[in-house]
Amino acid sequence: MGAVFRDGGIGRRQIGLEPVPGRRLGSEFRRDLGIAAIGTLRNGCGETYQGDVRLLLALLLIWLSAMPGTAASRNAQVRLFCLSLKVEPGVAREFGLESTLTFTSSDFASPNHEFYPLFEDDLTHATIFRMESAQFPEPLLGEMALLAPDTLDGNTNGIPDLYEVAVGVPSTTLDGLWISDLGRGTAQATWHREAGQLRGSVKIQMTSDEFGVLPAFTHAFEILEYGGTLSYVPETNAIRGTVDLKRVGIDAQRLSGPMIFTREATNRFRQFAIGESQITNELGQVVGVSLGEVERDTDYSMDFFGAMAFANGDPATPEIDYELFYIGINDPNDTDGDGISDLTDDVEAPPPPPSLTLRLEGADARLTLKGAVGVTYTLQRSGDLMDPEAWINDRTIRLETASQEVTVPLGNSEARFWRLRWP
Ligand SMILES: [Ca+2]
Ligand SMILES: [Ca+2]
Ligand SMILES: [Ca+2]
Repeated sequence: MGAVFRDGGIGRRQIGLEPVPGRRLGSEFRRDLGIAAIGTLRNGCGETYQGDVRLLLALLLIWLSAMPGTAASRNAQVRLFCLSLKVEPGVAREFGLESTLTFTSSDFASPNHEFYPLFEDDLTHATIFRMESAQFPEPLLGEMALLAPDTLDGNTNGIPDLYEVAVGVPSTTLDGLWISDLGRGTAQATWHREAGQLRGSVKIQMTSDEFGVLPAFTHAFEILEYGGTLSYVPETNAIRGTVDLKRVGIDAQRLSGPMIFTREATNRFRQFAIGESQITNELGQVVGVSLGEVERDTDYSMDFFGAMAFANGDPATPEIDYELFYIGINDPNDTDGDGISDLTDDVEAPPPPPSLTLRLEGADARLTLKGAVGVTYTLQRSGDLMDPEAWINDRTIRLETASQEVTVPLGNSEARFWRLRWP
């Protein structure tokens, strides 16, 4: 049964995207580091000037980002809601006999307790079960599919309350099915979870076509929700953001690291894909991001909503499990006020870094400035590279042509440095 979802089945088609290989552009790299692009450093041009004064000229070129504000990082809010449910072993007692019912989506050597999503209207979650009882000569193994109450949305935010810690699930009984080598039958599951609690209870009552009603098992179940921030710098191409998420209800459980967002070319303001990246949990274990798709959808109260998959949502177990999540993003940033979030808005491409070259001519230095026509640069000078406060504005230069030369008198200074700021 697990193969339905695991191997490119319903769940993955739901997301519908191939992984996008992570990309890291040079400009992103620089911005991530929080430094301006350092251009060519040319120095050591020793010259004798005015008799016996040794003049060391050095030229330092610094490109600062094109437009104030665009390179600053933004914070958005992110929430993740796992579509798998963790249902712990349950116990049934009848006539003084105790039975246990354990679930896994893989094997029972170390059961992961996962009910994984099926995306069917009448059956939402499935698992493999093992029932042990003093009455059975050996454990009964089978498969079970249940309908969990994933359509309840009491707070009308579009997110199923089942997966939302803040919102409770009133006691709800729904039907299911089970099958094993020894028989088959129906199941009734009664779900309940208080608002603000990540744990709830589910009572499972199986009925066998052959043996009638079996003892009822009571289980605790957990939902996995994460909330936190996405920090990003607006970018025309793929945005490489950083998430820092805490599990709702258990702050010590964290997910943090890079996530990559690529705008959909034909719907770039409203839709983007999530590409492959590697984030880590609180133990430093890698939780690989596999793929995802997110869009603006008025059915949801969050700005962007979609689904994403981890390569292995619970790295503590070797098998792929707990991998599929809903993802919601609220991005309050809209620098140009056009109603399009900075996360998906166009970014004016910055002009390429200018260059500055130097030659000496008599008592003057000739600086050749190559840059973008129409852009105004600020030429600064300093006599001491060690002192970051020593830079003063020499002049501003608006380029009328792609290359322009300016003459600066050297005076009698022993050393002088120039740099260019932009704009
Ligand atoms: Ca809801
Ligand atoms: Ca796992
Ligand atoms: Ca905007």
